[in-house]
Amino acid sequence: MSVAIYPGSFDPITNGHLDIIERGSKIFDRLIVAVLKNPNKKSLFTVEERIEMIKGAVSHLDNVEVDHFSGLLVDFARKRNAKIIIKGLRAVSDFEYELQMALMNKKLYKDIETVFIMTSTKYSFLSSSIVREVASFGGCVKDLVPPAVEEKLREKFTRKG
Ligand code: COD
Repeated sequence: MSVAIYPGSFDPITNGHLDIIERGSKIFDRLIVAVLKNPNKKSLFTVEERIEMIKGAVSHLDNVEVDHFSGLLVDFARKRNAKIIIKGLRAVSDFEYELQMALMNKKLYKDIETVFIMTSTKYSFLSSSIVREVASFGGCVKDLVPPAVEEKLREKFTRKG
C-alpha cells in the first residue's frame, strides 16, 4: 500500500492546498495531511483550528487523514510508515527551496521520495500568507479558501479589529 504525506503549515488551508490533496489522493492509496506544530513560528490559527478546518475540507475523500507533527518530517514519515512526501510547486522560487528540502530529507532517510505536483493555473498565485493578508484588510477571499475557512477568517479578524 502506498502511503504519502502532504506536509505543511496550512495556516490556513487554501483551495490551492485542497487541489493538491484531491489530486494526490487519486495517485496514492493513503494520503496523510500533516500539519507542522512549530512553537517558534507565530501562526494565525492554532494547530487544533488548522486541523479542524482541513478535516472539514477533506471529508469527501475516503483515503485522506489529517495528523500533526513536530520536529523532523522524516521522523514522522518513519513513524507513519510513509515513504512518499508530496509537495506542491507554484513557481521556480518554490522549486529552489523544495529541492533543498527534498535532498536533505533524502539524506536523512534514504527510502523517502519527494513527489512534486504542479499547481493548477488558477491557484498558481495563491498562498496562505496572501489569504491572511487580504482577509486581514477585509478583502474577499471567497473562491480562494473553503467556505468554512472564509468564515473562520472573518471571525478571527472581526474579533481582532
Ligand atoms: N498550489 C500548489 N501548491 C501549493 C499552493 C498552491 N497554490 N500553496 C501551497 N502549496 C504547497 C507548498 O508548495 C507546500 O509544498 C505545501 O503546499 C504546504 O504549503 P504551506 O505554505 O502550508 O507549508 P510550508 O511550506 O510552510 O511547509 C513547510 C514544511 C512544514 C513542509 C517544512 O518546514 C518541514 O518539513 N518542516 C519540518 C522540519 C524538517 O523536517 N525540516 C527539515 C527539512 S529539510
